[in-house]
Amino acid sequence: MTELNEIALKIISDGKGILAADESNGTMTKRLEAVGMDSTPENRLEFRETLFSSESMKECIGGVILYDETINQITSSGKSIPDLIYSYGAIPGIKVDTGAKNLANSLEEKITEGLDGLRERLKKYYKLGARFTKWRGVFSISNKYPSKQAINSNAHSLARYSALAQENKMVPIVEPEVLMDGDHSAEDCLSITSEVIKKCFDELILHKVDLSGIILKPNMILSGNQSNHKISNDEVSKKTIQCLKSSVPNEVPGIAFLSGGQSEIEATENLNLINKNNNTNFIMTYSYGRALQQGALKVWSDSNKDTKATQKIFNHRAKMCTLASLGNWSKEVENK
Ligand code: 5MM
Repeated sequence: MTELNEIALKIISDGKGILAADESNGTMTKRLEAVGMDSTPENRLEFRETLFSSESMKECIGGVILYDETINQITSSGKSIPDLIYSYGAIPGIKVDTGAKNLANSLEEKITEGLDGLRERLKKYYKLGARFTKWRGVFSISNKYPSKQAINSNAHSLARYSALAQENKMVPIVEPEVLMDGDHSAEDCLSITSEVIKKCFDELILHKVDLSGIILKPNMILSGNQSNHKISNDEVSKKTIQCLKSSVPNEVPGIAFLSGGQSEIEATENLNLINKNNNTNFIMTYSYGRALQQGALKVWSDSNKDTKATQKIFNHRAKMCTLASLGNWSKEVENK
């Protein structure tokens, strides 16, 4: 077992999942303002520190993805954020892309940037305690898109990022997100997501990335959020497994799904069915942002930052997601 494979397994084994708390300041501002809170560095720290010091961090969360501002912040007890996360037995990670920008010559599509100077930034993050990294490529579905240009260029960037992360002894999370926005069918989502993931692995292999030392973070296979033809949760799970079985090489230790705008319950139920129907060797767990934090953020704001009330909601959500990643979630335990 290589050191990278060991880190990857530590993050995602035994029902543990990933807390994606890597919202850039722009996104975090939207999230905070939506619940009536000001987006100041102090508020961003206070909310995140509340989550990172919750009891469920010990049994449910294997890794936390941070944003540059957060990894440099100091908690109320004087510890650094990475030290706080380590003290709960989880591993700190860092988002290293610098965001999705318009793709030249296909301006309605996005290319994720951040490769320039990445080697130096990775060394700095390693010193701060990060042992895994994240980079997200984003693709929309429409009758024209995604273009081969967007698929190839984002896959190329994900591979170059992954090679650099591994060179610096950190596990890359490879996140190609096919958005659920639109009226496309689940079949379209299945064929496009499969094409995108296959292209990513072609490039990862070309760039000699050690596939046993990565974690794939894909979307589930869903129909578009404007589609009139919704499929059942059981079909979501079966199509998602079909997609991953045909496009992910066996060496990859695990898959940690993004929630992508699904509600907390939907993301939990779908993950549970994926694990019940899982006939692959891949660990299938969660790397949720919104589907882990939404409820907790609302209570944090409504209760005027009550730590205990906020942690109670977060602990329940994390516990439910962990049960789902073991295929042991049910509506009864959800509502207990
Ligand atoms: C946490 O949100 C991340 C994106 O932040 P920015 O858009 O501000 O850079 C995002 O990459 C996230 O990690 C994944 O999309 C998963 O989050 P969801 O909410 O889809 O589970």
